[in-house]
Amino acid sequence: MKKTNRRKFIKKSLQASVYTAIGAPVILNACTPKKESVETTEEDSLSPLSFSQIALAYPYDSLEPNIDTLTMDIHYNKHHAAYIKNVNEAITEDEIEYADVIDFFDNISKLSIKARNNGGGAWNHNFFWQCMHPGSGEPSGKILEAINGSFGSVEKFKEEFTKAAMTRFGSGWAWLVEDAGALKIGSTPNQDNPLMVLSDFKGNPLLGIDVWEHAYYLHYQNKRNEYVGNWWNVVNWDFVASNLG
Ligand code: MN3
Repeated sequence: MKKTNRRKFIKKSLQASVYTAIGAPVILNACTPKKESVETTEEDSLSPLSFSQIALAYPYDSLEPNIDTLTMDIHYNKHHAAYIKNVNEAITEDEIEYADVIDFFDNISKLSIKARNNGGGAWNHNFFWQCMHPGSGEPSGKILEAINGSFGSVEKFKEEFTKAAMTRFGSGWAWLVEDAGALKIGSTPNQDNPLMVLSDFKGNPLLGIDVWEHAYYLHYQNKRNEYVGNWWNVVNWDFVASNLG
């Protein structure tokens, strides 16, 4: 994919980090980003190479019963916060000077394991929080057309995505991406993602699910299939559609 398109995509998907407060999480009332905050120009800066945790746009308990409150709290405040802290440490320790997140992922194969794992964890979770919202819905409009065009039906798409989530051995992520105008489903191990140059599965992420046990074990224990099945109830399709190029 063209680098300029990827850069534009990243800016859009990370727009929330622009207004992130440092320190305690800020809970916003809005479920969807304000339109004006999505509009960026090439000149805008995202404070490159200083990752920050986006504010959750919904309370910890608002995804119940699909995602339990304690899991959301620990996942956001412990796991994700640690990835943010550790990637910023790695950037300092390794004197990483890439211009922005795109360059960081483009050069990830040259970086330390600490930078790779925590940079992935930092970005992936900022993306993941936005993939969810309270309430339910189904894809519509252009994202529905794209899914139908690539997979035949929403049902078939969900089957294939669920299979990717279920067959990712150990810890990792399953993704819906757009690549060269087509939608694709795949998965990545650990905290790798489809933006990383070394990933076997590449593209612009539209939707992603965390299938690390820390994402579901408190409530679902070993039943990853139930977690994935219920996760569809909280997918934010407006966000998925907004990621389409
Ligand atoms: Mn996680």
